[in-house]
Amino acid sequence: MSDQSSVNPMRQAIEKAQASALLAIKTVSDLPALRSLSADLNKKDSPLNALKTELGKLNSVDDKRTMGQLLNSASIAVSAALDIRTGEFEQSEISARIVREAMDLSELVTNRRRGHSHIVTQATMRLEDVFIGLGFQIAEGPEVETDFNNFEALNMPKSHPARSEFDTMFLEYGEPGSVLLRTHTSPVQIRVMQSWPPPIYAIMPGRVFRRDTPDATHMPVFHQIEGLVIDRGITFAHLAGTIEAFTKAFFGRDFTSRLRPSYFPFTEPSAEFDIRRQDGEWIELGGCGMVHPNVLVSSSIDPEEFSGFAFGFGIDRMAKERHKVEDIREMYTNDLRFVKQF
Ligand code: FA5
Repeated sequence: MSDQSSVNPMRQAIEKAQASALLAIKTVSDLPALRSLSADLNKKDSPLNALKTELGKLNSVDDKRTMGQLLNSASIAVSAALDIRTGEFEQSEISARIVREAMDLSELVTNRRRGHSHIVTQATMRLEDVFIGLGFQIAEGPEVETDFNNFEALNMPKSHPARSEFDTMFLEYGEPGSVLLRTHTSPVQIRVMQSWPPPIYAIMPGRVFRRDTPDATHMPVFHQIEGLVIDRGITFAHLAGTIEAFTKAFFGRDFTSRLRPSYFPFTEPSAEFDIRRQDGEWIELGGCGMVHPNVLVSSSIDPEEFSGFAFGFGIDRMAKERHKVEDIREMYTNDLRFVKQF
């Protein structure tokens, strides 16, 4: 039989112990304090745990069960409250850390100017776009070249007088005079013809080197873009048409081009190619011509079956023209006031 005289005080003691544990959990100020409170509440002699030992003193089995259940649910409520409060402290610690460690990147974004490509790089990329649009592929070759690719295979044997027009910088490497800094992009023609079977429609941009004294239109290091077409039935008309299509696509509809007879050992016939500006003035851009049969033979292409044309012009001079830069040297002084304009 239930003994209310011992059950009632025990019920009150359980409710009091639960209420005081919950209040302590609610009012604790930080995580370390909560952890030590949690340790206290789990001790054997904590008010709730101490009451568990009191259970044995009850006489009725029913009372033991009822009080046991009450004690159990009080323990569950206390440990749930501990978990919730721990979660709250951890969350607010994370939020505080986010605020504490946040970096203000807005200054970086608003106060730093983004850089941009140099005008010669811009011109090269535009040239590539225009020629890709005309169906050409891009090829590249090394800046350090052999005498064979730079001269000999281009129909300029050792004694050829045209070699003196290229003031060449040789490297002290291998046989004297056999390795050099390429003086033009034409040796890439040889590399392309030796590695791709025709038909070939390729452009080859790159840096070239000559012992030229810097002046308003010359630099010792400058850039060229080479073009090469090898196919069956290619004529001079294809060359002129390509140059004209390129001129209009790159400079604009009101520009036009003309070819003047000239001489290059690697093309026959050869021409100098000029463009006419809006003000009517003609500007020389580069050289071109039909690929010389000797050049085809040195690259193992049969001149009876294939013919082709090639052209090569100075990218720096084109950029100078397009942006109306007075002196080509200005493009390489790295003066930000100049660079930022383009
Ligand atoms: C050549 O270099 C030939 N390889 C071009 C060629 C290719 C002809 C294929 C036929 C077939 P040239 O030496 O003229 O040619 O140079 C070509 C262009 O490079 C010149 O018209 C000029 O625009 C540019 N150039 C030459 N020297 C300099 C320099 N020192 N500084 C800046 N640009 C230069």
